[in-house]
Amino acid sequence: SFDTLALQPADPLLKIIGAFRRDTRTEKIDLGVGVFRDEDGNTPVMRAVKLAEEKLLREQQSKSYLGPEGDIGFVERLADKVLGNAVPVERRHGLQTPGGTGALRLAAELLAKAGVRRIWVAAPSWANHAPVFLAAGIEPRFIECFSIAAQHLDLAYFLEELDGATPGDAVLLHGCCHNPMGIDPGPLGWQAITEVVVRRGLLPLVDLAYQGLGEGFCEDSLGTRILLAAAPFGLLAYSCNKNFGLYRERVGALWVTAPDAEQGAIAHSNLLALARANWSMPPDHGAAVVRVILEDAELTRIWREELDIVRERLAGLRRALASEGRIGKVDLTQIARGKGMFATLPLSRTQIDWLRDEHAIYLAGSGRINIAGFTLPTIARFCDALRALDRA
Ligand code: PLP
Ligand code: TYF
Repeated sequence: SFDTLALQPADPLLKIIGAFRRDTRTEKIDLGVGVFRDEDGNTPVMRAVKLAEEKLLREQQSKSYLGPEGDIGFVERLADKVLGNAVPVERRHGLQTPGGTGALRLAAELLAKAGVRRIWVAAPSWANHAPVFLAAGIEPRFIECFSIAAQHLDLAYFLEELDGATPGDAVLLHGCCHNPMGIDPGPLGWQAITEVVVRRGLLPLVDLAYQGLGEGFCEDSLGTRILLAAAPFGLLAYSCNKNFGLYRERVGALWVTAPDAEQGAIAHSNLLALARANWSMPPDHGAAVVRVILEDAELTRIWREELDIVRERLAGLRRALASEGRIGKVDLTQIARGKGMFATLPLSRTQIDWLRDEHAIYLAGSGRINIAGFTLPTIARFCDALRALDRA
């Protein structure tokens, strides 16, 4: 029977979706779950995606099984785009996964199977990281190196702690657009991380879920390239759900990088076996859409233009927030230096509840805000609410 089970809490981020929907106040602002929104508050299907879907509808001849690796054309074309020639083809072995989350879970299971026990993570991190690793039997070890009050990453402290890791331990790195801090290490930081990873014999797992939302599509995988080019073994968990706006289609991929083709093939065969035991094979549609876009120069051009608009909107909103200066304890000026969809503000649970109850402003319980949830007019209203909070 199931009578030994305890009731589990709902996902705190996904719960905000329902609470926001139920709120009848017209002036409500949703800064909760991390999806892109345009100036009208919509999360539209990209034009390149619609065009690729039309092509698939016309031309797809079969929906027969593909196998645990999924759409290998998708996997290979994406790897060429993401890694370029930083990691030679014979050093990388990939497969399609159900989203970036599926990629992280499979990576965690491979680590567990290989006898890895711990993964080092800069804190705070995405709320789903710890549950995914714990479910696979990997213990997350958090390094408290981000300061929310100062909007700052203490990289020296992160490196110092990492230097104390046991050789063979894994380390998780956000490839770009850190969730929830929006603060990345920068090229020199990535070089310093790579130096410690290689010297200590650690196994890097890069989580790249926002490529193209930070500085640019190529720029955003620079750190990943530096690290995976230098480390003998590594893992890259990739999500296409933000940069192609495919969210519910669950598009992702996982690559293992190895020093040579033979060791790579062994690790890859283990990933295929784990995938078979989990989901047999990944859902096709979203990955087929990405493949069709990447195979076609014109569709790729349209997609890159749309992605540029996403990135520029985020950067513009960051600048607009920063121009509001400091409001009480909240220093908004740092937000202009951040990248991607998120920032985390130094607000207490009481203050976050107050913003929701008094001003219909919804943010994550951690103080995280989804920058894309703003529009220029709502930034002004949000700052008025922060000033009222400061007086309250
Ligand atoms: N990694 C990070 C840091 C994320 O924020 C997300 C969230 O969406 C994911 C991975 C996984 O995304 P998905 O499973 O939707 O591809
Ligand atoms: O952090 C976020 O908001 C996004 C979306 O279980 C998300 O990454 C949130 C929670 C979750 C899955 C995706």
